[in-house]
Formats: sequence, structure tokens, C-alpha cells
Amino acid sequence: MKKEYKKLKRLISKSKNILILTHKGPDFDGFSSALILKKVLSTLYPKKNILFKTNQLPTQNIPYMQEIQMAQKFETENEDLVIMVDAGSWDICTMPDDSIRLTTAKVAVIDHHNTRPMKDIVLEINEGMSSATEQVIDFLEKAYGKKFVITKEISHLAQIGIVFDTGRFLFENTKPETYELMAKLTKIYRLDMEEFTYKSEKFPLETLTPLILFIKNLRVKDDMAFTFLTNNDINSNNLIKIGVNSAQQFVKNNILRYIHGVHWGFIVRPSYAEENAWQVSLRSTKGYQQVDKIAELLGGGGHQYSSAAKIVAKDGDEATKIVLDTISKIVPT
Ligand SMILES: [Mn+2]
Repeated sequence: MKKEYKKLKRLISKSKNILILTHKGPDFDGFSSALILKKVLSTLYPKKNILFKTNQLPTQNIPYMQEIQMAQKFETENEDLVIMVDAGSWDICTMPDDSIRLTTAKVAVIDHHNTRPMKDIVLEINEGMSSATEQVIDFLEKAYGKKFVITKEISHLAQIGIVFDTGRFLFENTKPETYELMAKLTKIYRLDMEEFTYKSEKFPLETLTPLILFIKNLRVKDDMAFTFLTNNDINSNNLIKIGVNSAQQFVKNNILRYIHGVHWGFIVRPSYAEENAWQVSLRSTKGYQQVDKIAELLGGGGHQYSSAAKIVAKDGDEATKIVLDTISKIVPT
């Protein structure tokens, strides 16, 4: 067995109270990896107290949802082991004033992102798999052998996590091992991918007005497109967070790179977590622009072709100007 697997197995068996966390605003990989780990460990160790806490529920019904413990604040209690899945730091999982950050418990990470985890963890399991879900399943299989049984529900959850994080196997993170695992999972239960994707792409009605404004504000410069919202757009149209965020997602995923002649771009939206803070998301088509370099210059980070940063500015057009200035420093025109 891999060294890190052995180490985590030993830590789990020594701990009485285990807390599982994932990133804020969890996606289906976050929920699936956490719920599989929680459910399987609770079955293997019925005497242990194992909790999975998060701040919001999934947007679709998924197996074992009732196992989620909702928490607006993450407080330190009696935990002796914290396991972060699909994330590698307190910043990604909790708010600055959550007392869990001061825990004396050991912290372990199971992730698949290529960002480095925070320093004070005892171990990281991350082999760059398709998803945290695939990494959790691999750990459970290797560490517990026949004792780990893939039930219909576990199979369902696992497929949700993998299908979501690989964009239905279109992304490069899909490996031969991912297909091998999928073959095994679908023999037990077959996820209706069409229905799952349809449901996960639905959006609230409040998306439409900010969507029109994002499109109206969109500009094209060479092979790049960008757009933003201003305070005036937001206030005079009474835009709300849920609509703005979902419109931003839509533009980012379906419009920015899809105009003829355009291969990359960015979108600016209000951060909502802080005053005068704006969130910029950058996207590029493979081989065109390494947007992580731009995000890093802006104090953010991410993947080569998908990255983000937070910008301090009074208005969205001002934040956009900051991004454009940064781009002009490294992108030859
Ligand atoms: Mn993930």
C-alpha cells in the first residue's frame, strides 16, 4: 500500500472524532468525495464520531444528503482529525474568523488540484487524479480491500463527482484509470448523465438581466474578449448575487471563448464577500494564453487555462482596467 494511504489509515483508526470538510460553496466533486468518505468510514468504524460539515446543500438531490451537517460557522469542538477533501487550506474551506482554524487536531488533505496545500498538515494524498472523488475511492479500495463495498449509492455518488469534474470526460484530467473506475461503477449502478447534466445546468430566472448586461458590456480586443458589470448596472437594475453569479458562470462557460476569432478572455463581477472587491475569472482555449500567469500577477492563481483573482477597485470598469493593464504587461500586442 502507498505510504500516504497507510499513514491516513493509521490516523483514522487512532482518531475518535473525525471532521470532514470541503471547499466553500461545494461542487458535486466536493459533496461526493466528502459523503463517500463519511459514509464508508462510519460503516467501517461504527463507534467513531464522523461528521461532514458544510455551509450549503447541493442543488440536486444526491444519495446520503441527509448525512450533511449544515453549519454557517465552523467551530473547533472535540475533533482529533480533520480531513479536507477537494481542497487544501483553511482559506478555501472556512471563513477567517471560524475557530476551527485554531484546532489542535491533525489535518489531512485528499485533493486533486495542482495548488500546493497549506503548510501545517500532516499528510496530503494527491496523485492528480480526475477528481477528489476518484482519489477517495482509490484510497478506500487500497486501504480497506474487501471491507470497502461499493453500494448502489456509493456508485451513484462517485459517478456524479467524476462526471462533473471531468466535464463528462471531455477534460484532460480524464485518465485511463478514470474510465476503468467508471466501468466498475456503472456495472453496479448507471448514472443518467443526460439528466444529471441537464439539472446541473439549470439557472434561476434572476440570471437573465445580468446576462443581458454582461453581453452588452462585452468588448473584443484582438483574440481576447472581456466583460464586466458596473455598480450602476447592479444598482439601477436591482441585480442580486445569485443572478449575477449564475450569469457570470454562463458567460464564462458559453460566450467568452466562443465568438469567432476569440480564443481567450475574462469576466469581472462583484465579490459580494467584501466591499470594493471584484472577482476576475480568466479562461483560455488550450494552446492560446496561459491565464494562470496573469492571475498570479493579480494575486490569484489556478490552472493554465482557467484561473481567477480578486481585485480591489471602486467599480467594475476600474477593476477591468487593472486587469487590462496587467495583461498588456505580459501579452505582446
Ligand atoms: Mn474537484
